[in-house]
Amino acid sequence: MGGAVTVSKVDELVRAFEEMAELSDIKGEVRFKVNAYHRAAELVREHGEELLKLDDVKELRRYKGIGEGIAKKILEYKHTGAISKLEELKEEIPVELISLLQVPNLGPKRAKLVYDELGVRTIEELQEAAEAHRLAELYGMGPKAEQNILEGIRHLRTTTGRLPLHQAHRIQEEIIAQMRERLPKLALSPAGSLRRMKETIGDIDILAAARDAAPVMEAFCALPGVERVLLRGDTKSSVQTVDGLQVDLRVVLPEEYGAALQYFTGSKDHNVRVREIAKKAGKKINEYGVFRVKDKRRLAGETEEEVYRALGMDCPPPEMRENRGEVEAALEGTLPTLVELADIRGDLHVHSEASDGIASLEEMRAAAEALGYRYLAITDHARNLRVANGLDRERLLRQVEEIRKLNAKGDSPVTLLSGSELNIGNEGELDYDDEVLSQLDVVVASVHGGFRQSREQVTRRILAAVRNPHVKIIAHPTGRLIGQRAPYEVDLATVMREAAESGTALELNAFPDRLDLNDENLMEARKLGVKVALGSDAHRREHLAFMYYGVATARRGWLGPEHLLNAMDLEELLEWLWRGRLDKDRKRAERKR
Ligand code: DGT
Ligand code: CA
Ligand code: CA
Ligand code: ZN
Repeated sequence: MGGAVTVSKVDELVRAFEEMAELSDIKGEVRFKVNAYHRAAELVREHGEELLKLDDVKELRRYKGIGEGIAKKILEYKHTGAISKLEELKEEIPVELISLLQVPNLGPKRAKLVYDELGVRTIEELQEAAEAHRLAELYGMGPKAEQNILEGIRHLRTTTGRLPLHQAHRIQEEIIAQMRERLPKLALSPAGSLRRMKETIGDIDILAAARDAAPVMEAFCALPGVERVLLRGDTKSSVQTVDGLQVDLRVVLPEEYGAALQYFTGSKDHNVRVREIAKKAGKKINEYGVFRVKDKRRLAGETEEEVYRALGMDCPPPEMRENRGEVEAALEGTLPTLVELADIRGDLHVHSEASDGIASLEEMRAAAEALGYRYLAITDHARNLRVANGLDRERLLRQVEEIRKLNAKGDSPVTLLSGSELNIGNEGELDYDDEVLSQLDVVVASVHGGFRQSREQVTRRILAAVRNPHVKIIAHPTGRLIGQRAPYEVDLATVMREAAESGTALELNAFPDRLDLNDENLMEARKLGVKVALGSDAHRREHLAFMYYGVATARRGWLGPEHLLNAMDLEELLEWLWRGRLDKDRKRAERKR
């Protein structure tokens, strides 16, 4: 890749040696080895540019602190972009343990201790253990160390403020559009967590393919939204946007584009598994391509499909690349077909001006028409939710009538479904009686208060709603708000089992703060055969577009059109909504006896 050494290569090599020091420390390697890696990191930090210009072991060894082993690793990195010893270490040490190392003041020794002795696997668990003073009791630790670790976790939280997906996504779209304006022919793609559509984003990664990187860097660093250029190298630049977000742009050669896209899309855990597959097959994969080990022959690199194919795999959609079984499925050729925005025929959760929305029924319908929908369920808040101007019985019945009239006019391809978003009360009670509910097409129910109640009580409340014959969708089933409110305590497994059995759908609420159920919940729902209903929870016309993030999250949960109510056409949906009401009614009667 040309002769020039870039700043990013030096940074990466420093990090590689630091990681090797930490990981070999955890592994319990002899002290002098650990120290040698630390020293190497320091040396590269200071003299990296010079060191990477050298081409043989002897010259490198002239530097004090560089022995034969380190010299070879520097050269290996220079030529292949990776250090096999580091890859080996990463494979030996559990990823959970590696993730604990992010916590300042913890350190490799103590990370290993809490991992082994307390079974701590996540930063959350580490925090819990520290707050319960279980760390102080460990050998070599005390109240002071415990306090420091808590500080470290707090520091990590405040400095790693992650941005919600939709905010980062909007910024990314803008940057890509502006780059396309300036360099219309440039191949350009999002990478990293944004390409995987993760619910929060640390930084934005963008990849470009070009023979000459200079004009790309030039254009990128001069974009109007750029507040500060953090790093400007030959092939990588990082900027801070006016929103305070970091954006990394890498430029690679066209023949390496697919390999780089694969590498920088991640996730890290996915890539670790893919490297294992390569290794077993006598191949090697890095951001430059796939290579055969025995003769270093290049097997692939230009497209992602070709990269995966060279490893005997299908290409998993980016949203699946979290090492949750997609690698195995890609090897077996059993990757599922994921839902796409174009599969969505309607929205099953929206509000109008009748409760706390701002648009009329006709305005919402027109917006749904613009999205090409076939139906739109009006689910205004119900009687007991006074704060949201919930509809009493009379107002609701008048709305049902109004919807009937609007549909009867037949001047829109969108059929409005009459519905309600019921409030699940403290004892599971709902807002209206059966007589009212039986006049609605879609009855949604959700929890809007009592978030601190016991797991038993919340679960009991939700199960009461699931068992109600008219309720067909439980909305935002865990109540979490991303970055603001943890989910309430609820036995989701039991809710899912009863939902599956009774033909009640659980919602994937697409409102950007919610994304509830989340990706992991959705994988569970899929396994248990629970139907999922997508709802934007729109309170104004523009909100209907949130469906995009709902579909993205559904894809992260491995859902296909067959799992979603919204992929049904109108007739099929109405059938589904009515079917089971009688069945549930019978079951309810049995329970009463
Ligand atoms: P983020 O930014 O925290 O939301 O998450 P990502 O996944 O975008 O992570 P980022 O920006 O640090 O790196 C982008 C991708 O580059 C990541 O998903 C995988 C790849 N990558 C970065 N560093 C490493 C590494 O040390 N090892 C491996 N295997 N892959 C890496
Ligand atoms: Ca990133
Ligand atoms: Ca990045
Ligand atoms: Zn709502």
